[in-house]
Amino acid sequence: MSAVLEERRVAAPPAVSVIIPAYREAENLPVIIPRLSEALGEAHLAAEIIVVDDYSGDGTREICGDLSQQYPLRLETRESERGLSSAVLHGLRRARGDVLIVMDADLSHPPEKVPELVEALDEADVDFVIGSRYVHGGGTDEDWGLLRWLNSKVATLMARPFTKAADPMAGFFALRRTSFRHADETAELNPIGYKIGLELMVKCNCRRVREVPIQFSNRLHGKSKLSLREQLNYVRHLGRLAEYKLRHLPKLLKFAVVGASGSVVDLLAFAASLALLPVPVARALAIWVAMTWNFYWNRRWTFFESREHGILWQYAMFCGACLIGAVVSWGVSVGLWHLIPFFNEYPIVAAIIGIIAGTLFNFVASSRLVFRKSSSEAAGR
Ligand SMILES: Nc1nc2c(ncn2[C@@H]2O[C@H](COP(=O)(O)OP(=O)(O)O)[C@@H](O)[C@H]2O)c(=O)[nH]1
Ligand SMILES: [Mg+2]
Repeated sequence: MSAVLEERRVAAPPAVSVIIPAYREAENLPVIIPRLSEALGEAHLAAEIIVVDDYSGDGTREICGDLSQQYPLRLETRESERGLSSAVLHGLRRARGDVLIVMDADLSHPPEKVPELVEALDEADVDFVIGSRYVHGGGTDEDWGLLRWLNSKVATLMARPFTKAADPMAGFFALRRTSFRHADETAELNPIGYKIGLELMVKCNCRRVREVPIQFSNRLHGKSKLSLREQLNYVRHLGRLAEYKLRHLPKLLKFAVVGASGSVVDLLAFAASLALLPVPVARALAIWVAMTWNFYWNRRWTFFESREHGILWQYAMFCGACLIGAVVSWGVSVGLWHLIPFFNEYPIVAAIIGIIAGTLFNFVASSRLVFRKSSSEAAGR
């Protein structure tokens, strides 16, 4: 191995990792790798390129062996698995760069645009960058038939509930490794279809998306691996994403039911203790009884799988969260009543919004703090 290569191999982690899923792309790799390396070099970006091959058997291994003599390329060959999304995840998990880029091997995505994606991700208010066909300045090669164009548009529209991005279906994107690692540890990354970018955007909670226009070319050599089955998988994938997005809803409903029952307990306790105690003391006692009632049922029913902390710690934290929740409820309702004339006329509506805000606060604090699951349980492992 030459001294230069040796130095490159033992050097510090690269700033950028480019992951290229490749299945039977032996003809395209000798074109994309030099073009990509040149673009990265011109932008002075220290990078590694990871090609994830699924045992193509078309000479990919030998070609990558040759290319890696000259370029910062690493080949990952999976022998027992196949599939675009899992190949991308395989590469992302092995990447060492702070910035992760994913792109196709077939030269549909111009490698010269990679530095622009990296630069866009550098901005503080951006956590996901798409090489986009559908923003001003972007486009596709002329001979995309009406059917393919329509297909892409409908699929994009179907992704609307999850992202406002113009081209959420793109396979050319960038994100920070920290975003990826967090999602990989806490959510189950498991897309069934082709749309790994959409999966990552949703599960990495990347809301600040920037789109860099690209001209999407027809693949240089070979045939597309996209089948009708993948399109059906896309619909299943959207279903799973919807489930993921609504994953807190059943718990929130249980929490609300417990809260409602707590109000009844509060009133009953108040009525019962009035005979014996002065009003301020009776109120305080009733609130405490209701809070304890809510704690008991939330621990037993809403968050029954919570194991992270002992019961006394949970009880103290729950009471603390409820008190802060009461302040939130009070602040929101009084704030609305004070600032907006409509609520001045209908203070009851302001109170309802305050109660909703306070309940949401209590719910978030309860699920994230009080009844937190241990991290291995959270990851479903
Ligand atoms: N490792 C791996 N790569 C794949 C697989 N299927 C597709 N790819 C790669 O994913 C990229 C996009 O696939 P392509 O067939 O061009 O899809 P299209 O652009 O939607 O027609 C290409 O680089 C493919 O080589 C797979 O099963 N395994
Ligand atoms: Mg392609």
